Amino acid sequence: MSRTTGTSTDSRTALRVCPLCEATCGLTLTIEGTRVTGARGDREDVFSRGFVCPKGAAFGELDGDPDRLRVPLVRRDGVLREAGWDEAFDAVAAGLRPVAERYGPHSVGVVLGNPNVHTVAGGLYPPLLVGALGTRSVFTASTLDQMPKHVSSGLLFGDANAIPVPDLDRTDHLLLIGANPLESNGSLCTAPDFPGRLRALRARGGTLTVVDPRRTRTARLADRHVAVRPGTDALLLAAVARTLLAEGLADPAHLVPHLQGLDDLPSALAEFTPEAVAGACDVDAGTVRALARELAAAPTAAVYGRIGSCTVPHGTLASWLVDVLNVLTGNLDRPGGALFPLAATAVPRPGGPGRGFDLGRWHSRVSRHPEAKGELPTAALAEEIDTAGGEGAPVRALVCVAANPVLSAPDGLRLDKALGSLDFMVCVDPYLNETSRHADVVLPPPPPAQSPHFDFAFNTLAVRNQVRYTRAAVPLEPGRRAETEILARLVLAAGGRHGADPGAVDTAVVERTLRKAVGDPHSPVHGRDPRDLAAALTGADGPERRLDLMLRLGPYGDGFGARPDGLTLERLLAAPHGIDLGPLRPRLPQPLRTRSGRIELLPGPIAADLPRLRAALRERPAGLVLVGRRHLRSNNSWMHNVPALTGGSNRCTLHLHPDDAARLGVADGAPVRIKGAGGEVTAPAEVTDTVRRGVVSLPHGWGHDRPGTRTRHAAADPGANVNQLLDGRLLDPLSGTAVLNGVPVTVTPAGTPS
Ligand SMILES: Nc1nc2c(c(=O)[nH]1)N[C@H]1C(S)=C(S)[C@@H](COP(=O)(O)OP(=O)(O)OC[C@H]3O[C@@H](n4cnc5c(=O)[nH]c(N)nc54)[C@H](O)[C@@H]3O)O[C@H]1N2
Ligand SMILES: Nc1nc2c(c(=O)[nH]1)N[C@H]1C(S)=C(S)[C@@H](COP(=O)(O)OP(=O)(O)OC[C@H]3O[C@@H](n4cnc5c(=O)[nH]c(N)nc54)[C@H](O)[C@@H]3O)O[C@H]1N2
Ligand code: SF4
Ligand SMILES: [Mo]
Repeated sequence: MSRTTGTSTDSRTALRVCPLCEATCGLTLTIEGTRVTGARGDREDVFSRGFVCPKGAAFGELDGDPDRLRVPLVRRDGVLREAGWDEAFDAVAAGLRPVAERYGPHSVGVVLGNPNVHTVAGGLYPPLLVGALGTRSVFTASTLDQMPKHVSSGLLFGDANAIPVPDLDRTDHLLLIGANPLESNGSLCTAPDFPGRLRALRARGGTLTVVDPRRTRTARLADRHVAVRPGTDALLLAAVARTLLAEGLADPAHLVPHLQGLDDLPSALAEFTPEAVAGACDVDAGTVRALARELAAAPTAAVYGRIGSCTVPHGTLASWLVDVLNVLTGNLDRPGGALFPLAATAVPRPGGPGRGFDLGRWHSRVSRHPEAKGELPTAALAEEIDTAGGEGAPVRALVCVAANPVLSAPDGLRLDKALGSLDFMVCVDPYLNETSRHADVVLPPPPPAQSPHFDFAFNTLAVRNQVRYTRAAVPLEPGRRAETEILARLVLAAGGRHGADPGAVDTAVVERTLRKAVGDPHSPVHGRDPRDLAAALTGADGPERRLDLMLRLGPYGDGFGARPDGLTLERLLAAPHGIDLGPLRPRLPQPLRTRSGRIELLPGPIAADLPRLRAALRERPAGLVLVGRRHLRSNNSWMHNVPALTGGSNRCTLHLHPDDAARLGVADGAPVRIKGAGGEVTAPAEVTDTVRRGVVSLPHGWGHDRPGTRTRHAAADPGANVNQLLDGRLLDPLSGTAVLNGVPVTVTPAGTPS
């Protein structure tokens, strides 16, 4: 089944798109027997052209980690023991249904972590799982990450998933805010070799501006680095927008027919003058004006914001302002600006008035947080379990897929206790880690070499339209189950159909999709017989048939013969290095789903949140604030168990500025105690002027010192859990996203009394 590109007697190669970050590089794996012994960039990959980073190069070590679970674990008499798959799913069905029946559907929660966007299973089954449970208790990594961008896109464009991406390869000017792609390799902007693309921008005479409280590797590449005070980007961007408007530099040009609310912006932003924001942002008014003038003067420009602009108190406003700037400078939806990708599995729809985007259709039980995109804040997961009151029952059972909230969400100690109190918990996870150790059943997915790959999510965020599919590079080890089958069986167990054929889940989706398509006058299969179409699908299994269906009904698809040259799974399989679908193209009004059919520039919820931003004009944090950071050889919480990816500079240290260190009496390398609203942790100090004064930085994903885990290498150098400093109460109110950056903390040399 693998894409074998070369063979010798005992070793062969196979292609596999890398699932380890959003860059989606094509890899060439070396395989001996069933073991991956090497990985390099696939030079013929249509998108990544041979790029690989240290994580991709360590694919074999990660894939073959001896601590990966091979068989399910089921808790019996309080102890997790190895079990067969049928026994494990019997336990899931027996654990979930009684809770739902007794306490109602919302008492069963679902937690979805980051790797779901990197797996075929995570792309196809989670909505079915949530649907089968009928629960509103849905928590994902999005509310620790990019939910502000979904909300701003939902409000501006009517579609939470319509996220414009910077046209990296053609832009003349990139304003990059709160992102460090030289370490992260990019996010909400899928671009293999992001560093090379930034260097190419400089080489062709373009300019790069980086806004970041730390002088990161990305900032060092920039023409201009603005070391903003954490959490104040919305103020800075509001002042840039106001400057454009006040100085007559705003020129939305081709966008004007698509805009609504343009005339309301000047008064909404009037107070955010460069002078007014300078104190709060710690950026002088002249620099703010320069940012605006450079943006307006550039032949093409793109504004792009990421983690540092999202996981902050005004994350949705900052995300909104990013696209307001792209609109005001006429750079939205034009080459060299910020464009909407068109993925091969997108559902083609005509533009025009749509259903719009609503927030707060329901609320969390305890703190009454509004839902966003069908989700509740993950920062509120612990209280939704451990606190009674409000309408309905607390969460009593949890289905956790590819998530480690004990480390990735605020206040892991509280969550630890809460998870320990559940009636039932099932985790789909390759590791017994800080979160899965609480489970009653752990269902391990196969390692990535044994799984197929398709980028359902990242093709909608890619700087070039392209499509690639790689089948499993190595056959499933005996006793393994594909993650697609594991999730399909979970869907069945959740819906009271335990024991049914998991293939029925896919068949039902295919039938439903085709029934809808044949009834849709805009579909290429309008009026045809859905049974004929279903019979025409190819693919080795249910997930592949669903992929074939999506490709064929998609914007490049063959429409089941309507466009004979179009895309099908068979054509994609015949192009092992992928199919290039060309540069991003202007698409308006097609991506719009607002009720007006236009870009709604000043949506109600945004206008209602602006007074909070005006109040922030007067805020000046007196003490230190904490920000995060990422390391190229790591990824969130789950790569510290691979020796090839640990050590060296990849350490859980607290960065602090030499002046702050001197003031606090902290020596380089000495342990410091860091205290926040949620608790305290200790970490070695690393004195460095790469952080600005008043800011300290600790990476996330560490804290592997809990009992009952099975990640031996990680436990040997556990680091500290930065999220223990948070109590979960600081949120961006519109999106429910946790404030992870710009968090007030105190730092003292460890050893002094607290
Ligand atoms: N302080 C602070 N906290 C943060 C962040 C920050 O910047 N600062 N970043 C936030 C962000 S952006 C994110 S996305 C979240 C991430 O939050 P999570 O998604 O909770 O964290 P991960 O570490 O990505 O955990 C993923 C889990 O998936 C498992 N896993 C790995 N591969 C697979 C697979 O193929 N299948 C399955 N089923 N499971 C798999 C891993 O073992 C791990 O348990 O963390 C957030 N937390
Ligand atoms: N190596 C590696 N790569 C990863 C990950 C990883 O953990 N490690 N995680 C993946 C995931 S899940 C995601 S979401 C992406 C994230 O991708 P990025 O958004 O590029 O993430 P970071 O590298 O954390 O960069 C965020 C930057 O924001 C800065 N910052 C903090 N606070 C503020 C602020 O208030 N304002 C401004 N302007 N800047 C601020 C930080 O100093 C940091 O340099 O990375 C992905 N790729
Ligand atoms: S940049 Fe990301 S996708 Fe590319 S090899 Fe590294 S981890 Fe894999
Ligand atoms: Mo993320």
